[in-house]
Amino acid sequence: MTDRLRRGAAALAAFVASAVAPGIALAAGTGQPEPWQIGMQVPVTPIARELHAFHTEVMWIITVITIFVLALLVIVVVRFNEKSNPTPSKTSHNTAIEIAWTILPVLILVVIAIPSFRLLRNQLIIPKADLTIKTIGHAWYWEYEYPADQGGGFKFDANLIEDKDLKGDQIRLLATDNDVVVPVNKVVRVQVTSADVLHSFAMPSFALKMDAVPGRLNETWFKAEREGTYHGQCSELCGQRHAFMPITIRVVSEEAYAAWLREAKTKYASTAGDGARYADATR
Ligand SMILES: [Cu+2]
Repeated sequence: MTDRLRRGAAALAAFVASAVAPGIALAAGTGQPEPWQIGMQVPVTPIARELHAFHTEVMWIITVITIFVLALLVIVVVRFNEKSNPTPSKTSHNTAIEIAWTILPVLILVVIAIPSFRLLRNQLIIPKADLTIKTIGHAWYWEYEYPADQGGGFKFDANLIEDKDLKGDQIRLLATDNDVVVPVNKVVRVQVTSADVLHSFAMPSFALKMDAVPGRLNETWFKAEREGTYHGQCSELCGQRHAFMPITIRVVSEEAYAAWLREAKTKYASTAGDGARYADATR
């Protein structure tokens, strides 16, 4: 029996190794998906790291529960089938087991709930923002506004770059003609709304996803801790060209951001005369 158990454990270990190894070998991309990617994209914000840790924790709990239930099933099938157990026991109650199988699941749910609510709280309570950006979903592109009181005062549209126009390291279906640019290590508040139908503003590396709803101003935030180019997509099925309204955010140094702001002010349309186009959605 112990020999059989040992062989079983070895087989299980081999299975787990084969399932996990490709995930390690083919690590997920940073700011973009990778071919054969299994895991989530590399997190670059505190919220994304917390979300990944929570995901891993729940994954282990699920794995242990699944193996436990499978083991119980196997025991029942092997030991209590008609052949090996011709005269079944008539037992119908066992107080100790009943208390255990009530309290244990409650404890498991509490263990899941604590980090879950902590994460939700950190996502929803926006720290003091260094920068606010407003994004408006359109069928089928994103529009961005940088408020004037933060050195902005301009707005621009970001459209998909069609396959035939791709240049250099631009990624098919993810590159935009105009990128959102933000400084590294700053709290960026993102206000999200829509001009027509439901869209969703999503950036996997930031663990960011917020619905864009016509007539409603939603808020979320991120603090990117690594410079780079990050890609996301509209994540609410919004119509014919839903798959063709990508989001590209470039996280740059503070100096590069200041230089970009200066250039953007001359390049993009001014928001002057639009009135108060951004507000505090929490009020
Ligand atoms: Cu959309």
